[in-house]
Amino acid sequence: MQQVPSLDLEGMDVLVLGLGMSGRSAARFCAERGARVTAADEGEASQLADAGELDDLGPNVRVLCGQPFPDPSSFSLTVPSPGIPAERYRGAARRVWGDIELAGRALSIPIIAVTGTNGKSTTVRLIEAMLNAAGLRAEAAGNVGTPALSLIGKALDAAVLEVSSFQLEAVESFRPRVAVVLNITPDHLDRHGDLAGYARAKRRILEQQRDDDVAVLDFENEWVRDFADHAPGEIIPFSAHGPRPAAGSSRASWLDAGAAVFSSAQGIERVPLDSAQGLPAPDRDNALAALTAVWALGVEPLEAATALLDFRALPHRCEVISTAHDVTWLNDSKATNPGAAQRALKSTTGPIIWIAGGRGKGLSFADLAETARGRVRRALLIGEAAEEIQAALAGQVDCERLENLEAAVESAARLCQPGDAVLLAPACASFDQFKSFEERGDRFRAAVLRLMGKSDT
Ligand code: UMA
Repeated sequence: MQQVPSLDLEGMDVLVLGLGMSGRSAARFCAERGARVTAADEGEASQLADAGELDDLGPNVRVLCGQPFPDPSSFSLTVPSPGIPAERYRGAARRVWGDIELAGRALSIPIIAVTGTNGKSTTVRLIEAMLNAAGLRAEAAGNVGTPALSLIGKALDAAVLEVSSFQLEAVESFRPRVAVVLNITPDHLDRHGDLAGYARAKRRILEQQRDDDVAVLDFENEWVRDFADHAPGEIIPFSAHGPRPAAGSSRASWLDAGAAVFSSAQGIERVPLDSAQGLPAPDRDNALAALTAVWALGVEPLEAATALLDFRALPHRCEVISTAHDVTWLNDSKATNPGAAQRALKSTTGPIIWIAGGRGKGLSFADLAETARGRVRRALLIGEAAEEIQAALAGQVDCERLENLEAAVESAARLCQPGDAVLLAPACASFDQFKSFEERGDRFRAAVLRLMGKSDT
């Protein structure tokens, strides 16, 4: 049993900001523990996703919709949803605990928490599957799409939480037994100011750890490597490109010729990753991170790796839609930032017809253009950022601007030759033309299958 800081909400006046899935779960959780809850959303009640659920929050929750947020200084605790920027409550709020902080206080089982820019959801799903394969009752939640508080009250041996930089802004004593930090590349800079601010938010995942906790860090990434100086517990560095030991650490892991290698004072163990053949290349890195995380918790990597046999890549992440006529159509709609699109381009074989664009996040496309040069036969650009991406690719990659995603798919079908890959990796958010990256990926899949004369079932 893990020692956790106290969670006494009885009689407290709590303000929950935002009534999306995270805010609703937090309001319910606090009310069930005897708090008087005011739950506020600036959107009109009728416009909220799952508005019907507002009626189920119970009599101890006062719901305010369609008006400015109340003043947080009148409440003893403010629980912001991840989508609410910290400037909206910092300064005024007397105490801030986001849903991850509440979950950390309510869970007495070990928590493996995962952050990083790209690959978080796949990694938490892999960890969940690996722990289950080792006979442990574990469940994933958090930014992956199910609020962390949904785990409370379940009979579990371990919790696997995906935590975003937004969620980490609102933690105070959150202390995962194992903190995993994948890559850090530019994203969400509109919210965090600059890359250093974004990295600082991510670093909060390990700052409350103690001697007997473990930080599993991607030592290929310079920002993550620097976190080693701030980790109070053991550090296990991992690297997709051979050994990169950390000073003072006796354990490390890396990829080597199709195997994951685990090095400790006891010796070296090689775990072949043949069973991960079905996974797209970026997921090999995620598999290494996941194996290292469960190893940190005491699970044998060889046993954990059996989970790879049945693991299917998540939708919208380098998802193969079709390989008809020797052309591979790949849906990486989740590549919502330039770093993710770079990873997708690097891991795709064959000359690439690349579909990109959407709503830019104010991030540079220069490194992405460099990666595209020589790999991409033509870039088909859509959405608000098309012009900016075209400018970045100028002189390096042949480009064409298209009206929408369907037009880009039709153009790709005309251009592609046997051996090519058609890759949707937008490098941008979807919100200019779609509700979400999922809707964008679904529309891509439907358009490709229509071309093939198949229906999307
Ligand atoms: N709202 C306001 N005022 C504001 C902003 C929002 O009133 O200034 C209200 C909106 O009207 C809306 C509600 O707040 O009703 C939405 O809250 P939210 O944006 O925090 O969304 P949730 O539905 O609670 O989902 C959140 C995460 N959303 C974000 O981080 C933006 C989900 O991550 C997460 O899965 C969920 O909690 C459960 O933990 C999504 C995400 O996009 C997938 N994450 C980012 C990413 O992965 O890049 C970080």
